[in-house]
Amino acid sequence: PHSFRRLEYSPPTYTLGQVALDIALDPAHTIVKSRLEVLPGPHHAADAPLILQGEELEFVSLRVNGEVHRQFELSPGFLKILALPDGGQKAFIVEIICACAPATNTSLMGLYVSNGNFFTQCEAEGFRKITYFLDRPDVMARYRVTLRAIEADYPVLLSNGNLIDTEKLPNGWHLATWEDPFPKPSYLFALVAGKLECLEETITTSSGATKLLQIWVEPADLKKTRHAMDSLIAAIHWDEKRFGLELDLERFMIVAVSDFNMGAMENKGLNIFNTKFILAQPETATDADFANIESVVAHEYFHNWTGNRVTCRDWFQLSLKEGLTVFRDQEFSADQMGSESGRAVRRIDDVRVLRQLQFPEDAGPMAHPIRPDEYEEINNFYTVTVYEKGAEVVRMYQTLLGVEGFRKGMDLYFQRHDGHAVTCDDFLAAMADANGRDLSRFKYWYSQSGTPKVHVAERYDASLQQYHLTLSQSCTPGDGQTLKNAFHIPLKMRLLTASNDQAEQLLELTQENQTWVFEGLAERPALSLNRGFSAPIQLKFAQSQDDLMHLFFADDDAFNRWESGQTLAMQLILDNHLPDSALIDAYRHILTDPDLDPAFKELALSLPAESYLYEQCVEVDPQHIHNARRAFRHAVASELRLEWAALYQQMQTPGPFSPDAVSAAKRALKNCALNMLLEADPLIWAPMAVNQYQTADNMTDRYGALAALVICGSKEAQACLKDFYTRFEGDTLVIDKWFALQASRPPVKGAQSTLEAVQQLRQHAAFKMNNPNRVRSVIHAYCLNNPASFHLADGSGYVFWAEAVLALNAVNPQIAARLARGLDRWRNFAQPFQSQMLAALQRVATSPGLSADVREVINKAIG
Ligand code: BAL
Ligand code: ZN
Repeated sequence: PHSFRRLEYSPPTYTLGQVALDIALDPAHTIVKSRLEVLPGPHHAADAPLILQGEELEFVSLRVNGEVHRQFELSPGFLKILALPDGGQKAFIVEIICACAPATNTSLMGLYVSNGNFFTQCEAEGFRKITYFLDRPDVMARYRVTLRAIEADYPVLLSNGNLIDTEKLPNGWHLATWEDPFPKPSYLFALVAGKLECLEETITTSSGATKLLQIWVEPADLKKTRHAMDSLIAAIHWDEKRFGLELDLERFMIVAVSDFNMGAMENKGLNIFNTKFILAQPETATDADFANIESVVAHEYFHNWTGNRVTCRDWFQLSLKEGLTVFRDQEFSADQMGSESGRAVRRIDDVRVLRQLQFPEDAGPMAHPIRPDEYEEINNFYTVTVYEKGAEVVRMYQTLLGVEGFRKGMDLYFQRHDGHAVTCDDFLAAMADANGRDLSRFKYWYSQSGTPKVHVAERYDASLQQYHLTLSQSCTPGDGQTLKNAFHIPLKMRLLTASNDQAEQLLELTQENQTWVFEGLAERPALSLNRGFSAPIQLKFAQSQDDLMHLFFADDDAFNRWESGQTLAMQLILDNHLPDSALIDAYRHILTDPDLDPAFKELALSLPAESYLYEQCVEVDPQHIHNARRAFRHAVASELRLEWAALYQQMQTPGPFSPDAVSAAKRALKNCALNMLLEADPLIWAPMAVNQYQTADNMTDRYGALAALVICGSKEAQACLKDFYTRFEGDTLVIDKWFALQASRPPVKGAQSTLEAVQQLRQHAAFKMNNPNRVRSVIHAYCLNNPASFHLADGSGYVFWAEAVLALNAVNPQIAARLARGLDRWRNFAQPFQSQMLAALQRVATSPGLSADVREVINKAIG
């Protein structure tokens, strides 16, 4: 297999000026005519051939400067054009006609059909499935696009930029021509055609300009677009205020599609979204769905500057736009919470995702720096490392430079690089130069993989009233990197004392070992370190139970308050202990504190995820961990049952449904209480859950009750599941929840195994192998998100996994490769799990016809 290497980058031999596309849309046979103005590039040599990428295309014809051109070679993946006029040293025109077959394109890359409408997905390398092209992000061109189609079938024709012409054509066809005033790389191209309607609104931006905003969906979904529109408007105003960045287009469109590999895509002026991240009404979407829509709509909008105006030189730089844009959407979502405690709750949520998903990735066979050095298939590098760890790295600049210093760095970044394709080094240089700071050690966050460990040693000298803090850092070698350089680690810290006289400080750990001495401490303080999770590290700190308990009661940093509770619970679970009375009392104190945010209470009582517990073990026994965690949870549920019952009543939100953050937090805590009551005693509490299920006026409460019944294995669950299906049969996104809930059910004694249930769900009439959301709701939910039901000692879960990977490989390599990641950590498991996992990996590895996507993941896992 071919590997691409970061250090082998060379600038393009040719670049593009104007690009004109004329596309006659037909599901079976779409004809694409392109007219490219080709210019010698920075790396040009006389007589260099023009090599264009193209995949799964039917070649029809080629002209150069208007003449039929016969000097070319077609090979899989490429069209090589030879004997160019003037040796290619002056501008020339290339015209190509080719064809593709959208209706049979199940990869959902390039041009494809979904529910009878046309859509495109070009990032990272999908444009080459539409026409032969210089399909690389450092080639930016100006596009004019004419779309032709039968008007009755495809009344709406959309592409990037501004609509400059529409015409009726003979035989019921029509056309629309779009022109994008901004040069862009091919990965930001998009077209949409079909029977769609839009919600539209005009707004005025900070400079007084009027902008048209549209959200296009299938007609029946129009009523579910309001929240997405509100989110878009909020994001536009937030970016003006926080970063001084204004919408640069007259028109900004979003289109929702139900067959989509990713969450959404930031095509210039024409974002294309998975319906999951657009459509919402209280009756069909949970509070979590509403929050996700707000965050993804903002994310794609923010890409307009961080990604589109300034783009990536090559795909190794992906985190330049993704890490930065995730950081921006995280900050936006935190601000939308409207309170400090709301911000803290968002931060805890973000860190949980990072630790549950990214830490394992960074310790496994697919570990890579946020700026990878090598890949076989770029689609495999849209990872939690590039995105979420990338966002943490951007957050550390802000922690080191301050909010104002970070803004100065952003301003300089745009001043220097607007309209260009640049690198992570350019971003670091802008941050350093704008602030006059030496960030040379910070660069290792880009080049080194692995989660750094920070070891803590503390010593209190009562006679000198001194507190000594020694921090040392290490990072396990891996990913071909043997020796690691010390990282630049910003650690927010505070010494907690009875007199509350110590301020928060920022420590910069830049060496392997550093000691700080704090004076004037009349008593031994409790250390609150890495507050707000200021650095994406693992703290190695044998902090005393007393200090942890003190933090859990009294730390003014909400993140560390939560974290100390997690640590206390984790230590007990890993030692196979139940919660002791001190911890139960602490939980009781938190649950009954009238001044604490309900959202924080809910997080404080959530136990560390199984996947996070795995990371603490030398040898993972998934059944053992599940049972220990479940027993712990049962004890927390039973011992606090009076508190849970009281909270369930107190957290009711009478009156009509309101989506605001305060009401959502109450619903979250109420549903947590319901789950705990059912854990404590399903026979007593199931009727209350059934009542909530039946009387709910919103999906959060209806689904919350259903999930509680299913998870505890209540006998009422089946009837409610049946009712749920009938009630929402016409709503694809809700039916995805119905599938996902059953596939995620942990083992229940005496009940059908989840594997059997999942095998039946795969045979269900509504299961579709070519719809990614449906596949994810059954197969990925089971294999990636339900450890105790998946890791079966007889290996049957892994056999199911291998068969699913192979079946998906033939339909959609990207979705298959994501599933293939499911056994990455096999080496960390105890026997017999480990051998069974390896056998399943080998079965996939030796199967014929593996896509590059799946092959890379499996080969790396086997090692
Ligand atoms: N650029 C791919 C989708 C996203 O990260 O927004
Ligand atoms: Zn993104």
